[in-house]
Amino acid sequence: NPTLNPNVSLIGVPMDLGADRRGVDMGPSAIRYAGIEARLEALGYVVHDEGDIIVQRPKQQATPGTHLKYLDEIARVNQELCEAVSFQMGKGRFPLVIGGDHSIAIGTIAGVLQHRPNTGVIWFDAHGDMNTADTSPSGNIHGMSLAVSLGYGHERLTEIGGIDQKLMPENVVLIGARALDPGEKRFIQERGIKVFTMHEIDRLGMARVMEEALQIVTARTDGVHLSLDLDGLDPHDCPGVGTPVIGGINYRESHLAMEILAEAGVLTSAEFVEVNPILDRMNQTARVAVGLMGSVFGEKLL
Ligand code: B3U
Ligand code: MN
Ligand code: MN
Repeated sequence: NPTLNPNVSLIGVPMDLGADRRGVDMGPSAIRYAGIEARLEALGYVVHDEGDIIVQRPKQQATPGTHLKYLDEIARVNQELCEAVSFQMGKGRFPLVIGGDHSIAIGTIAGVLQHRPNTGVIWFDAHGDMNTADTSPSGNIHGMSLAVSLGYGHERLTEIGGIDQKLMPENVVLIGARALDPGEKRFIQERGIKVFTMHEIDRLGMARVMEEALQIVTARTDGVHLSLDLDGLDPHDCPGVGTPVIGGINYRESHLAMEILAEAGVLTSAEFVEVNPILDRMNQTARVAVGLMGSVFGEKLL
């Protein structure tokens, strides 16, 4: 029997502009091909596939007056995604968003906050995604989406869902970080955001990390969102990601994390991002992603 909201709305966002790298736009196809719908239906969920949000391919990557790449189209798609997520939640459903690069968290989280204004977030990632235009080494918006969701960044992005409708730093937890830029480290320290880097995962073990993370994201919140970047896992297990970083969370630790999340029964929305089939081997990364979705929705080994 379903442990979470039994009505799931699947929303694909074939976006790669935030990563400035071709391939992640095929993530939603790869994840559907790996059997996400059947996997959740086997657990008793009713999956409503709402299709994909259309992403245009602009000729220009530059938007005048900023070095944020593809700002116009990324802002437009995230506005649409925000409305789609909000609409599905309005119908009482669990939004499950599949990407696509991590810039789509801007729209997903903005939509979630319309219904659960005190949402907590578990952000699985090798990176911090807390750059702003000033600190970004790349101009790639997928490295800025958590900062935007906290209310910091370009106005065209922070205004999505309303500038006063943002995450609170004390309700956000990062897990798996091992490639933080200098500006991100400052951002984290100044705002007191809880980060479990690979160091803490090695020291405490994933079970303890998840217990502590759950305490933080449930203490003052009215819902919990999971934003899972597949590059949080080790490239050995997930080779099909745009920016692999060695020394990541392994297959077993990641499933344990999802199982502990499932047991807690607190999840109200989720997104799985950065699957890049071009860089993958035999769709392995999409298959791992679907396996993790199975676990987080309550699949058990016995
Ligand atoms: N922190 C770097 C690299 C990066 C962020 N997210 C990914 N890569 N996937 C940046 O460009 O902001
Ligand atoms: Mn990310
Ligand atoms: Mn990442």
